Amino acid sequence: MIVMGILNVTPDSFADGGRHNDFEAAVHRAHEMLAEGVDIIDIGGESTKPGAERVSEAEEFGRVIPVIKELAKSGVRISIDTMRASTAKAAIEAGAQIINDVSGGLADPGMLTTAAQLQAPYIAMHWRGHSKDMNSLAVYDDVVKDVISELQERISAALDAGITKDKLIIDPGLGFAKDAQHNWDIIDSIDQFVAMGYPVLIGASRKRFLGGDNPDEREAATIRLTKRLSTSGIWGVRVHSVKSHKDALKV
Ligand code: PMM
Repeated sequence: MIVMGILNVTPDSFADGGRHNDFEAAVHRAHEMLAEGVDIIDIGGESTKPGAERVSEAEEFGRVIPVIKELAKSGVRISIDTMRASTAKAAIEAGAQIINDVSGGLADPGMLTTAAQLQAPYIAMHWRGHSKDMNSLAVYDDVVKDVISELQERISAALDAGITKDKLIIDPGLGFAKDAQHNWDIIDSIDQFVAMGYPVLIGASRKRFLGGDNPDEREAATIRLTKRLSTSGIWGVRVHSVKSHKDALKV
């Protein structure tokens, strides 16, 4: 199972509190993750914290592109966490290999065709709307069935746009338009997501449904959840603490 390390280059990220909000700090943290054995570094310049406002394209570029250019020199695999086709394209040209789109192609009508043209692996996450609105969108008849069927629609759209099946990775989007019980229901039915036939990525790290007020205090729960998911056939986890996840998986 791969460990994707989170590198949020944002002043308002919900889990790392924006501690890596400048170039030097981001590069430093990335090198730490490399030393800890990270498989992929996921670089994002736009917070998706519930309630967060969007950042401009120029702001997003300025945050992520210099960091990607610098880290590409180390040869590490990089994913770009963006909803914008233009940012995805610039990031791939700067040395990233994978596009991680939390909107599954819904936020930017140009994203899926851009990903297809770039021939880059594409992570399609389940999403219902921008952070500002997402709490009100957490309404489901049956969360597992609904998320699977909405993900199926995104898979069809991606394939129609020319992304090949071997390039697609799916993610149920824990915490995105989902309350705590929705997240646990998805985790309890993770085998149904694995059965969809695509690699499954899970991003639970330090999210609110794990309890407590302070994200740092959710680390033990995050590791325990990764251990639980490690026998489910998922492809990878997107986490803040690479070293402890690598250790937990080795054990
Ligand atoms: N979660 C966040 C951001 N990007 N990408 C994927 N594929 N899956 C996720 O669950 C996900 C993501 C928000 O979390 P953060 O602010 O801690 O990075």
